Amino acid sequence: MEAFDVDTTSMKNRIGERRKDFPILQRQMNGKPLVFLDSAASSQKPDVVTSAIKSYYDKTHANVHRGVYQLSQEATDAFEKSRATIQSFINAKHSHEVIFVRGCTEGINLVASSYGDAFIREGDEVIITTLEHHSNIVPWQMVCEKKGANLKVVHVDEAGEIDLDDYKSKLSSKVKMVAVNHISNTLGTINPVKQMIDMAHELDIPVLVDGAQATPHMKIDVQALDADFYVFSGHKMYGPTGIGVLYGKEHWLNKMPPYHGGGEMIKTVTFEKTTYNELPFKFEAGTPNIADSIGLAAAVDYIGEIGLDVISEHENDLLNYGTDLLSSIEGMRFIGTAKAKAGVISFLVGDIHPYDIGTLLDKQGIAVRTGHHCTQPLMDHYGIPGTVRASFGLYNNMEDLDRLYEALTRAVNILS
Ligand code: 7TS
Repeated sequence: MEAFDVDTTSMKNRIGERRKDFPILQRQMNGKPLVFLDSAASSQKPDVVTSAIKSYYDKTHANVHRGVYQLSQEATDAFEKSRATIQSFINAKHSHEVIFVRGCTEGINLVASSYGDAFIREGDEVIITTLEHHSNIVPWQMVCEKKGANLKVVHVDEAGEIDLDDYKSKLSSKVKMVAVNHISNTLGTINPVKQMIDMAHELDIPVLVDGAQATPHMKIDVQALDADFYVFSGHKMYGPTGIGVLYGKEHWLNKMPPYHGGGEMIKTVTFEKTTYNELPFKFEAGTPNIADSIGLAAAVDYIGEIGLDVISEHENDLLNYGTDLLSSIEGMRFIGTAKAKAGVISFLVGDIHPYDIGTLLDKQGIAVRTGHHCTQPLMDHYGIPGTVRASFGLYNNMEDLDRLYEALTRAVNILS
């Protein structure tokens, strides 16, 4: 085939070739080729990401925003270029609305603490949903406890879809924040966040979207969503650990007090009074994670080169194929059957404990997550201790799901 015939190659084949970008996928586990089905916990890294980090340390490293010398200027330029890459990835209006944090958890804590200090008072309310990860529950509980405010939880139905009537009934002038995930890590439900944001904005209530599971799978446009805050983690989207992003609308971030005090975030310091730096530095105290911001930008470029539309179509094919395949196993119970779902299959088989299934799958080289997936209240909603969860990344293929099916069939035979 001539090079220019490449358009005739199917989408699936094109994405299939990307598997070789991930060296870890060559590993064997318990003597079997690794089938990695735990990308919702953390995705694997393509070599362009690890080599961008190494190249930065080998050639460009110095501290940022402080040196007059050339190397420090180069490091600062590289760090700020990463911010611009993220800005365009999520279509933020300003680059200073992109705050680098350690990850989604830190981003939510920052908003809960800083926004909470400024805007949440006794008797106020914060709305979350039953579907939230502990990271989007506990920080709000903490601020509510501190301020004497109340946490309101929107119900989900049996399929794992948010009850919008219940949401509507909970919105009132007492509500000072709505915090909701874009995609559920445990069920894969894609939540109607645009609709929820519009409903909250009718009452001038700001909305924080926990996008931890969304950024690897779908195109995010924070302006089109009109999200007030949007948080995500680099390590779930083929980037490094220890780096994530808090997007916040300028007018909110300007009204919020700093979260951490220290270097970078100040304009002037005397023992009597400190004045704070402008955005985004007001929220980036101390030496930032320069290397991993560069790694994250490399991951964004990598995803962009493939195309999030191609990735999400591929993962949707995997979801449909995997769901069909697994449904033929006797005693299979899917947890989370929403109409709009991302690449997550959570399940139980008969009364077998998820941990036992996970252990026997591991013996056959299959990595899945078992347990409550940091969503204990959601497990309580279903009255179950946990699930087995297979979650997909762009490197998974149908063969991985065939391997899961075969290994699961064997495990179930042994355990039942
Ligand atoms: N929010 C959601 C929806 C998540 O899925 C996770 C991590 C977080 C927040 C926290 O992200 P972090 O990067 O700050 O830790 N979810 C999972 C998971 O499903 N399995 O392990 C971690």
